[in-house]
Amino acid sequence: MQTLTLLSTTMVKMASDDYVGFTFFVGCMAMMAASAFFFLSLNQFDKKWRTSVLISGLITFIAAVHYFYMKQYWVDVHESPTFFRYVDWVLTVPLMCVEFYLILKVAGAKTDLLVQMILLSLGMLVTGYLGETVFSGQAALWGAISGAFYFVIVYIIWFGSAAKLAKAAGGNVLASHKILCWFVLVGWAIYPLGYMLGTNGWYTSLLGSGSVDVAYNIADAINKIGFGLVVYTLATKQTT
Ligand SMILES: *C/C=C(C)/C=C/C=C(C)/C=C/C1=C(C)CCCC1(C)C
Repeated sequence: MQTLTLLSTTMVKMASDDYVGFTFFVGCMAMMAASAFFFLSLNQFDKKWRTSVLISGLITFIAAVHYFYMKQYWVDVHESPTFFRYVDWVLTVPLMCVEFYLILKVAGAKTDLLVQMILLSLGMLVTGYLGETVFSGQAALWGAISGAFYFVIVYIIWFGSAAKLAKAAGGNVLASHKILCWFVLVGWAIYPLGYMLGTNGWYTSLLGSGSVDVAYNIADAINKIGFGLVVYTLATKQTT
């Protein structure tokens, strides 16, 4: 009886029209399912491709744990879990850079490329975080700085040193690299859009305000699971 009262006072009811909450729950479940899928598939690949698929699983697993916290935060507090969001990204986006590096290693990718991409992605995320929190009065400025880091990453993988390595590798590696490039160009572009919906700046009169969380949750599902599946498919093709 006592536990029952305790439950009834601490449990918060999900509103049936809480679409943001819905995307948090579905996102959490999808990330967990994807992690199980990647981890359980590991044995079927040649040794040198296992690390890549393992990292796909780590990316969705880290996200699953953060979504577990974020959905609860949303249910209890009904505010964007910005802090958890960025902790998640600070861990998973560098791991995505590792995926690019590992794939291009067959063509001789050096750790310089990896370090460069990780630093750029951290620059992008730290400035984005500052724009959403500490300096939200200048969100447009911080968003633009973050966007500059983002464009350098896009440049490196589409036209810069990473693109050259992919061309040298050719075949399945080149094809997969191209698909990952599209993920970064189109899938990652959803994030700045979400940022503009959730902050105030010159764009607010054009876009209006919207749910930054719905945008981020959809983007995460596309990018983390989709990215992982591209790597999974490449590993399958390269396993003889
Ligand atoms: C799994 C999480 C991923 C792939 C997160 C990616 C996040 C971004 C590409 C965020 C980019 C941003 C900008 C380009 C400008 C505005 C601020 C950010 C951080 C939302």
